[in-house]
Amino acid sequence: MAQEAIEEVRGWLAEAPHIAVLTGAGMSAESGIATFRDALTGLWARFDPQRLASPEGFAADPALVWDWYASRRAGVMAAKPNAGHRALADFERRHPGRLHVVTQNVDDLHQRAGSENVIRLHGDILEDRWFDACRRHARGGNVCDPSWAEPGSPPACADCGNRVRPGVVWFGEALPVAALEAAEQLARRCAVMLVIGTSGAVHPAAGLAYTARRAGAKVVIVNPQLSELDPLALRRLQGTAAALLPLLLAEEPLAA
Ligand code: BV8
Repeated sequence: MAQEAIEEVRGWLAEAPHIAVLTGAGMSAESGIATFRDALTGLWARFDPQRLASPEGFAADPALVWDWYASRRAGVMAAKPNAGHRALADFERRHPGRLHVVTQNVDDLHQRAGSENVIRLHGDILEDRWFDACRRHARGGNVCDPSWAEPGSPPACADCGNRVRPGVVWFGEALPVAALEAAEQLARRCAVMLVIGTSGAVHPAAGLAYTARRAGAKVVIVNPQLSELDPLALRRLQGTAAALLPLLLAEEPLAA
């Protein structure tokens, strides 16, 4: 990676009053969490992630989808933030209010690295939710808590059979409105948008890079491969999150 390309981007970051960082699965790849692209290795290679990560997929085969999430949850809990996550958290600590992370990832590695300004567009894989509306609540009672559910694949309500699902946004489901609006505002306001480890294939998340570009921000992509957002980039840095973010965000000048 040309040192001057990194120095150039470091200069933009040093001057930027607001930096937005859009992250995807590649951000957590060096923490041992498979990306969506290569998530389907081994046991899950036979399944289409968009089918598994959908209300239709869950309705069609709740046990299959629950077990897929259970195996991913185990992977997330065993994983540790990498040098890329830590570099973002450290920069945020040193420059309060200047850097915000907008993540497509459903893991909690940004938060575990110490990042506080994190917008989660696609939810939290470690959270449980009811698949359907709570019938007891509909009958005027209190809402049942998913943790009361009877164990199983998936766990289900002993009272009405309602099934538990992971607290993520599935394909075909709307993103949390407040999170998307806050992310849009950050994209319109940032002077630099770092786009880290995303193929840029999933919307409306990928649209945030277009919003930033339209608003005049410098879009910088960090990815070892080509991505659908490359045409937007003022600088494309071909490399990994854990290798490049510490260089881009280090306080002290880089060794020559
Ligand atoms: C919705 C949670 C409507 C679940 C996820 C516009 C155009 C086209 C299609 C659409 C559109 N608008 C909507 C759609 C449909 C759809 C969509 O985008 N389809 C695509 C696939 C064609 N979008 C939706 O369905 C969205 N909802 O539109 O609702 C609506 C509106 C109102 C009312 C009702 C409904 C919901 C989308 C969210 C789905 N949920 N995740 C779960 O995780 O199980 S998406 C999930 O997949 C991830 O969160 C992430 O967003 C996406 C995977 O993408 P990436 O993160 O980019 O990962 P990927 O594996 O693809 O690539 C990894 C990259 O990292 C690669 O480039 C690789 O080179 C790089 N890399 C690898 N290693 C490293 C690295 N980079 C750096 N360092 C490394 N070490």
